[in-house]
Amino acid sequence: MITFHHLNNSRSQRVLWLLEEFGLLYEIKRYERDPETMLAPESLRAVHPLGKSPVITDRALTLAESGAIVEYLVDRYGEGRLVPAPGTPERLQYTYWLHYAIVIYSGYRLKHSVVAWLSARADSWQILPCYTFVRLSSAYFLV
Ligand SMILES: N[C@@H](CCC(=O)N[C@@H](CS)C(=O)NCC(=O)O)C(=O)O
Repeated sequence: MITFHHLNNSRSQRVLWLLEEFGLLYEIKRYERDPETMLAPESLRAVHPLGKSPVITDRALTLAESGAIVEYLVDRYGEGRLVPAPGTPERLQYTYWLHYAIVIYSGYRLKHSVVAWLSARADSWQILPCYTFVRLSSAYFLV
């Protein structure tokens, strides 16, 4: 059975969605972010040296990186579902959007979360440089 190490409010949500979409049997181990620092608990380091989520274990395999996990689950359990045939233009689009969502869009969302987190804790003049950086770099990423 798959064991899924899930951190709240994180990109491991996409793995959870895929496990459900494929109707796979899995055990979920939940990790809660520290409400003040938003960091993952130390216990996550037992499965990932940097204490990051998501991670899955499937028999002898332990795998991190949400993109790698998505590709693994699609290959191992998808039975052709949710993925166009290799070598087709649709497959290239699939690969493009998979990486876009994980690298570009997640980065964009993360920066906005950081600004929101800072906004709740600092005077506006203190976060203005950070906010400006986020807005400018987001515009770059979304081009
Ligand atoms: N590139 C990795 C990123 C993993 C990652 O940074 N996960 C974040 C949640 S989105 C995390 O575990 N943060 C907790 C921490 O840094 O304390 C992936 O796509 O899985």
